[in-house]
Amino acid sequence: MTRQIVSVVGGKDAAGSDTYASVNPARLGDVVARVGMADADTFAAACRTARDAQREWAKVSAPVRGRVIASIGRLVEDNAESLAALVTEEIGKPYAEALGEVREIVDTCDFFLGEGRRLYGQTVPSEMPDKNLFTFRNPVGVATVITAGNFPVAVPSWYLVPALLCGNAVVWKPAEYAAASAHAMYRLFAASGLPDGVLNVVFADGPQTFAGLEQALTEGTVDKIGFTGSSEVGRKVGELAGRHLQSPCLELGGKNPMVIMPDADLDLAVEGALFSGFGTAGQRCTSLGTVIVHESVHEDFTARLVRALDAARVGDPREDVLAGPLLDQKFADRYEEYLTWIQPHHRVVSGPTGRITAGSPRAGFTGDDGLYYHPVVVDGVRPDDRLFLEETFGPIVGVTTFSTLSEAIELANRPGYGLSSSIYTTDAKHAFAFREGISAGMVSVNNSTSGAEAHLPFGGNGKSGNGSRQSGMWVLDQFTRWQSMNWDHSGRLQKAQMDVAEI
Ligand code: UN1
Repeated sequence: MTRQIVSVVGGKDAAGSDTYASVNPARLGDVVARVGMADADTFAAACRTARDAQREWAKVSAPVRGRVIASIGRLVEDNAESLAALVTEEIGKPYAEALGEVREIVDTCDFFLGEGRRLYGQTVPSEMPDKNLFTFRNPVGVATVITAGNFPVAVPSWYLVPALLCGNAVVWKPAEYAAASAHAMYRLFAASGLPDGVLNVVFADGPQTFAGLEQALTEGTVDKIGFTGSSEVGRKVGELAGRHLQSPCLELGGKNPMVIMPDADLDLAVEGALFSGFGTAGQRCTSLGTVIVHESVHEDFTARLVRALDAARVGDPREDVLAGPLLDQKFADRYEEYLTWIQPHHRVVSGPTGRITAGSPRAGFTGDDGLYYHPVVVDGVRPDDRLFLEETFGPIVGVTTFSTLSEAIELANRPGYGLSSSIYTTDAKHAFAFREGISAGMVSVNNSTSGAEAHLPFGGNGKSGNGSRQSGMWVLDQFTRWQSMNWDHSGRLQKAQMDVAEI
């Protein structure tokens, strides 16, 4: 039976003004959920509701908020299989990956439940006698969180969990094509005992969201925006936030390079390229964009990669496959556009490009009526190619060569993103020179570009974001604001800079 879902504001269902059908990308005829889409006014009203709820939530002590986070973690863990199955059904993510994604929520809760008992401030020495200085972390207030659907539950949890732990209320706007997964996650969070209105979920399209957000910013009911999505939309979010003197947390696209040195373990590198280039059908922000391989091992590496790809399975995401379908028709349309451009320009070395149909010529690939695409390796990509410079968000990997490490680093930095990166080498000095030279938030050595762990800083430079970092203790700076306090108990007016005692 098709699910009917709507936004939830202040603990109550909020009817939509329009309906969106979220479909299974592996079987396009299956509607997973009919989603009531809210308008701008509902979005703004949710922010007002959150504002009221936040005042009370902030009075709950941080250790007790930590216990709520612990209970969210347990609920998610107890329902991991059903949530993962829904993610697989709604966005076509292979089940094993979907289960890993759910695990990432639990990891995030594990980290932050303890933070409720830390959330440290500092005591700081003063210039003057009989004066004490302190710092405190205060909640920011209301956070609106706008997330993509490629990680429909884990990435939202990177915002929701720390934001709630820090004493904020949240208005969450998930991607509509992953609405059922988001709604299921919302219900698990709500079942933890969070007071009504502290977490609200609003389903709305882009224009209504922007209009609602602008209204809320004008009314002063939003204090922080978290956004994960494309660099293009991120720029608009940044502009809107900037006009209201806010600095959002932006996690945007990537064109993540993998450098392969002549001393690399090539089989390991192939495994890494396969996973990060074609796993999740290339739809992670950390997916591999271009392999930059030393000219002496180029042929060997490419041949091994193509062989591995031939042996891989693309198909029903409920099975043990390397990749399932693309997330949604709109991503397929955009990806088609790349494929059309690539055909006449490039030497595709891994077989046919384009949609996989039931009558696919390649063994191991099944099409059905889903958004399945042939994985593509394109050799000889030039540094001024679109394919070299732009994020494709599909199962396509470019290959290019280099002769010196500094040339490889220059190539790796060239697209101007800066999220994830990787180098395969057995020489530590190459690894450290790469780390120093690459402008990326994340660097892997002998591991793929994907698969960051939930307690390390996650985020990028350049077109990948505005320098903000999520995860671990670093994200606390997104959801709290430092406040300093000085307490003078000398009984006289001591003037900073002017009454400093000399020795
Ligand atoms: C994303 O695609 O938005 O590092 C996040 C990874 C995952 C998260 C990806 N843990 O690949």
